[in-house]
Amino acid sequence: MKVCVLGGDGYLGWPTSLYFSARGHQVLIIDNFAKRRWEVACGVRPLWPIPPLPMRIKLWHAAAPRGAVVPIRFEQCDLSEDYEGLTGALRAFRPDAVIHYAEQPSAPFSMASRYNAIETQRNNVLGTLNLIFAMREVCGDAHLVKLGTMGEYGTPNIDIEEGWLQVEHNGRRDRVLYPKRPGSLYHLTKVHDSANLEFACRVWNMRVTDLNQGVVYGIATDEVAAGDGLHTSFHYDAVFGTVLNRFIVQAVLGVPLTIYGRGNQVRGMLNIRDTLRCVELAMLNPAEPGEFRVFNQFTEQLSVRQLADAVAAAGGSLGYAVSIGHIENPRVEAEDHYYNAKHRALDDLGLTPHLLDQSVLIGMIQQVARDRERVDRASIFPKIDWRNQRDAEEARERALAG
Ligand code: USQ
Repeated sequence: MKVCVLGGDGYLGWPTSLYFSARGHQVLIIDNFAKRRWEVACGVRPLWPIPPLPMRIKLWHAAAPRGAVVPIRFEQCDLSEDYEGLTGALRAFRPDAVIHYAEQPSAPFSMASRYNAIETQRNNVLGTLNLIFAMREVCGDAHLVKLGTMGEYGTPNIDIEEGWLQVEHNGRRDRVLYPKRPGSLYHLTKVHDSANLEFACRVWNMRVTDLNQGVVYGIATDEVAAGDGLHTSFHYDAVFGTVLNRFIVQAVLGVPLTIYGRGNQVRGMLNIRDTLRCVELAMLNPAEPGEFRVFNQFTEQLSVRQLADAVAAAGGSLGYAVSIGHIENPRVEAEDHYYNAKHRALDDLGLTPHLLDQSVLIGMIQQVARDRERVDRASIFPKIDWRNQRDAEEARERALAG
């Protein structure tokens, strides 16, 4: 198939692009490198430096045995600003599927300041709106696979369904979009995207799969392990690092694991390998024209405390003295709550999960430990507080300076 990966330079977009290239699909990456600029603005960096995208692509082609992969193409384009560039790239490539990762992915980033909140909403919501119009204009039958988030739902006191809820009200029944109560202005952008996409399916006959993904962890995929320089962008800092990736680095450094608050917050989790397989399953089994389909994309529910205990056990087995810390929660979120989220659809399509076990954690710890001197300790402790935003102008100046 012809697959366009939007945000193909990122933590998930890059390994997804390699995964499809290795499986005989033609891949066009579109990226504007905004994530690299946001990292500089926040003063953080991934654990391993990431080569420029054209170089990563060359390294991939060189690492693969001749003819074993389909060459990856690349266009630089900002979805939210450059509609002509976007339509031009899609028109030339004529994709069967568009995988949309090209969003500002961090909840803390979005909560740092008014400027960051607006930047996140502008980039994510307007980028997706432009994409809707561009796909209608040039590839109306292509299937859009959009990365949403489990955080769209928040932590309701009822079971979480896959996108839709059957409601009976005053004796009448209807199927409505599941009510959303997200926990950050970043997560809220995905809610807005979902509403816009459902509208586009209903009114313009688009075909969309919204993947409400949980918290991803991991570094290893078969393709990034195929050669030097193919690694993905691994964050452990308090802005872009996700919880388990952060705990792994903290365990290696001997820093007490930074549980925010009591640690009873439950989240859907998944291995990065399963992200790639889920996206593939969605792509190979497309939504029908006019269908807005929602899959909850995670493999197991775990509390933050359970994650910390699992990391402590894995670290302990390797001789690290891992201690668990509880720090004041910088976020506004429920710390003791009901959580039962359905995730049937991807299993039904054939997902075989890679569950979180000690061997996965030990492998991550060993990989990080080899480069522990690269870690910037100053970026580990959270500085962004949900209750207090930094002065907007100061944040803007920092961003522009980056
Ligand atoms: N947490 C800690 N200690 C830490 C970091 C996080 O206790 O050092 C807690 C948070 O308070 C939260 C949970 O761990 O309760 C998850 O936090 P996270 O930073 O790993 O994940 P989140 O901010 O929700 O965002 C991440 C990705 C985002 C994706 C989302 C999926 O950055 O792009 O959409 O996971 S989900 O969480 O299901 O919405």
